Amino acid sequence: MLQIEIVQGDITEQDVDAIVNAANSSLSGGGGVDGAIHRRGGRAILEECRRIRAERYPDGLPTGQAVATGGGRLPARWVIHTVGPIYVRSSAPARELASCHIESLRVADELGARSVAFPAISAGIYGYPLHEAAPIALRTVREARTSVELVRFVLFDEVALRAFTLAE
Ligand code: AR6
Repeated sequence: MLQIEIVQGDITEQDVDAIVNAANSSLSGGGGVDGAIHRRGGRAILEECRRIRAERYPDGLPTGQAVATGGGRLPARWVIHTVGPIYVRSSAPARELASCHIESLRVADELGARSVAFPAISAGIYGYPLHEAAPIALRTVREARTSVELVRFVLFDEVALRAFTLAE
């Protein structure tokens, strides 16, 4: 049975098997949660991202897909990088946001991760309204077929925490 937790906090501090990064398709770092993960996790994560990009995704990781790297200096053993939709540019933002969660859990299953922390993917720089993103994220995880036992949504601020709590 999959357990879902909703907490306020910093995802880089989570002591789980894997944390999910709201990355961009270049996999070369950025702001928001992506910047925080690379800052705290150290250069090894960025170097692995660059290798994956060069070897497997020369045109960039497509929106809605996910890949894993090690966790560097983070407490988590792995980072699962996924690319959320840019809300105003996407023609199917809900489907792409759901895909981020499904694909991240699929990668977690491949790794053998049992506990996974998610941020509010796309709900920052990519502009996805929180009150729309939260129910999609929660429903997709709840309905996923996965061996992951714990999914923790780690929300950075009170506004995001409230949106996820209301959508639960
Ligand atoms: N822990 C948990 N959540 C966080 C943290 C943290 N340390 N820092 C920020 N958030 P965003 P996106 C929240 O913008 O919208 C990057 O430049 C934040 O408050 O990080 O998917 C990438 O490289 C918000 O609720 O991701 C991409 O270019 C949520 O994480 C682009 O931003 C997501 O905000 C991706 O944009």
